[in-house]
Amino acid sequence: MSETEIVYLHGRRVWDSRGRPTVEVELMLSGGAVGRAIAPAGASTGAAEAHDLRDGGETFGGFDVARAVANVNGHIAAALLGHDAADQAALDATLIRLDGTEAKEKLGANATLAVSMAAAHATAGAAGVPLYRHLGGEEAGMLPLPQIQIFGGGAHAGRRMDIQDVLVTCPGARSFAEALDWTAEVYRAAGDLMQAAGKLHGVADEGGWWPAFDTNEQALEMTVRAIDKAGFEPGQEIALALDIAATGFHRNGRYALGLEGRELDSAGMIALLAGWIDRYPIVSVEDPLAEDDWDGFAAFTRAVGERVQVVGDDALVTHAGRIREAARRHAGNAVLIKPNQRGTLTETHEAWQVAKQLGYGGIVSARSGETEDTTIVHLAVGWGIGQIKVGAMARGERTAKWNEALRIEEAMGPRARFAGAAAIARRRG
Ligand code: 2PG
Ligand code: MG
Repeated sequence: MSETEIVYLHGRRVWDSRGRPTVEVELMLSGGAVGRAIAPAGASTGAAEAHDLRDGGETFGGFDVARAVANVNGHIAAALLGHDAADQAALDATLIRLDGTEAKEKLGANATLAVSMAAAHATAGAAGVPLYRHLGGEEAGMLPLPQIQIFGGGAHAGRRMDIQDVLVTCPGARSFAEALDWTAEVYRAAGDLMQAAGKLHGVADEGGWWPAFDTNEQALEMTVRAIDKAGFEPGQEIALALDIAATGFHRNGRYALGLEGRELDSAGMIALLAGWIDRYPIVSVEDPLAEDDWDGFAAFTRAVGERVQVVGDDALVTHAGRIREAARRHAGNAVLIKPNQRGTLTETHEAWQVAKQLGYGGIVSARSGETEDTTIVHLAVGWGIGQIKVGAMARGERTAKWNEALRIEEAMGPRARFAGAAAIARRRG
């Protein structure tokens, strides 16, 4: 306790990858260890996510975080100074109690999460171990299988295509480093093909190519061509993963594919995606239906859940209770884990524990608004979450995470294990 008492806690406004303000927290412990962390922010958010507290008004488009920063330096600092940072559960319980609302509307989940993560960093520092080791102990040694974005769409690319992420994953790779090596070739090949086709329009929010396709399916075709051009076998070595983010184009109970000028009902959407799964080497589909279309989510899982991973993001929002509800309805077989959807590390960990107990797979995920903060990489390794997605192999806020995982893999040397293909969840028969 004497080394890990919080003696200094400070919040400040810093900037994220969309040029919007966000909350950074720095804290110091009695033994001199310092921890620092920054909250990320989503664009395609689930309705039940913890509250990202913004000031509103004119300044910075209403996205300023002066109130959240003031909460860190006011109420939170007053409650936590003198607190033992090493007792993460008690610290997070204090934050939850101090806020008092289900969605952390009072303090802001951006404020509470930055504090919660900074405390973990400081405690790891005080113990002289990397964060993943602090979180997972000697057991922690598995690098996650990455899902890496090739094309960005939806809310991350001005809705230029309807589906949000076309990603690749490398079930054939033998290490995290090898998965990145392979994906770098695919990313480059995709860029070259886009350039040659006159369809290259820069990069989207998460670094994937900003697409100028005429249909959503062209993004799948182009990704398979890029895998092939890069010299890999589509499906065996490198496969496709999709985040449909269907909540983003769900209007009045219909799925409006703006790019294709047509609308589908839930069954039509399921048939569309099942057809893609038949024709392309897809191993994972996230948010195939909108967050309130639980019946569709369950029907989709019944239809394809033994063949592909079906991931819940917007509907499950890293919430233990919602994950239990999904399991009860047999909706999905994997969950996205995003700390800022809950606002503390303890609740995020609880969501993952519940998912694991229920036989769900997990993918720890960055947000579309990010910074150089690499905490989520340590969560993936420390908690043994078998997969990670942080965007493309471009833009510093993305490469910060990929490069941190490379450092961890190298530091572990021969003890490093790679989650590989086995990490991709499937429904059991
Ligand atoms: C998602 C995330 C990350 P956002 O939908 O999975 O890609 O997007 O952070 O905008 O919610
Ligand atoms: Mg998503």
